[in-house]
Amino acid sequence: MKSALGALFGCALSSACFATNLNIVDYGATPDNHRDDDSIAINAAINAARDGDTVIIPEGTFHTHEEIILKSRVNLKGAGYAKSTITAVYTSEGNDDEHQTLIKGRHLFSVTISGLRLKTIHPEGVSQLISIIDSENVSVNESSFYRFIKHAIYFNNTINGRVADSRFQDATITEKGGHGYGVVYTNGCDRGRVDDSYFYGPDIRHGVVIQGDKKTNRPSHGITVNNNYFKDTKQDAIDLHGTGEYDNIVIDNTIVGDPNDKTLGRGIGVGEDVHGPSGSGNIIKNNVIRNTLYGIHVLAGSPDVKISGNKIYNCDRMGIFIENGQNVDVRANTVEGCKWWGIYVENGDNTTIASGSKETNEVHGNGWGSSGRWRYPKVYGNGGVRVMSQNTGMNVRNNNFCDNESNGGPNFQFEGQGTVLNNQCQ
Ligand SMILES: [Ca+2]
Repeated sequence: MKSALGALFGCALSSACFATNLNIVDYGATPDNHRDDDSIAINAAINAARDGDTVIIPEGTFHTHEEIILKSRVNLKGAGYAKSTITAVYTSEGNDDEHQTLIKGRHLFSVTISGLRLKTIHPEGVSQLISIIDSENVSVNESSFYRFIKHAIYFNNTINGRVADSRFQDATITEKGGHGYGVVYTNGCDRGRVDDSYFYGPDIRHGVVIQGDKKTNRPSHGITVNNNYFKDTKQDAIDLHGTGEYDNIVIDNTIVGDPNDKTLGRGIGVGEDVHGPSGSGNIIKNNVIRNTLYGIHVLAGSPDVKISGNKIYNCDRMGIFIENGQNVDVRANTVEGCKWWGIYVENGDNTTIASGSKETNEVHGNGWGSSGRWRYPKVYGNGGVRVMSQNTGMNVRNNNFCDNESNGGPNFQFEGQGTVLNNQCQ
């Protein structure tokens, strides 16, 4: 099965020169026949492959009774996410450590998985469809993911874990924390990207989670989440989980909730009360968020968040809610049609709400929802922008805050200490 062409033509001694394809059917896999265990053939092909080789999963559905174990510098390639399916026939529920994933790898270097539909035939699913631990340069492209308990793709302590052009749906458990996440970076992941992918709820709790590990205290950082589409996730579509994660970039994503769903999730969350603050330097930029509970929610004292150029429409409560942050920078965002408040700063010393290089914050048409009685036994009313009295060092200038009083609430209510200057309708 190995091509001898490389040797014949006297290639330089690079692994790519000798790279070849190994078809799992040649190792005994049978498409669309669930009675045998195709993991035997897939693992045999991976074991036979050499550096730079690609194991081919042809069209059809292949059924696995055991986990697939990845190897460094050996790729896994299907014919497309609608054509080549690998499905586990087992569930992880009540099963042993060797049946918690569909595909896994540890200490990997340079592996690409592409063109596959990964799922389980069992309605309870497996914990993780792909688990990558202690690895570097692992990419997942043009693949789709169905039926997973905890995470579709799990990166742990991995450098440059990437996901692109992929689809996620149908997590089997979404009501418990730690379950139903699309892509997870944890325990010191360094760099990595999620690009151009789709996350379809409502059976997804979080689309992308960036976090640390509470035991090792190693937050993930340098992750970019770019140009993805999230629909109707149960909780934050993109979640900086509140375990110190820092210097991550969330940019150009579209997040859409279902306005008829009473369990709306948030758009983007930074920090979490039950975990703690995110680290510094996270950037939330140029995302479009519609019909979520909050648009962007900063919690737990998370510092130095840059929120710019986002467009947030018709959220159920607040567009930008700084419940507990420090030195948050809010520039050139548009917030329209949120029922309670456009921007609300509860605890956020040294928050800046100001113009960017070209545009300012445009906050209009918010506050038209029903009574502003929420969380506290005090009526706050609804409106455009509110900064509460406990905040110091505020810098609010050059914004446009007009037309936010449709429910009798204020356009702009500033009670904190700091500079308020040159805003329209302040
Ligand atoms: Ca088979």
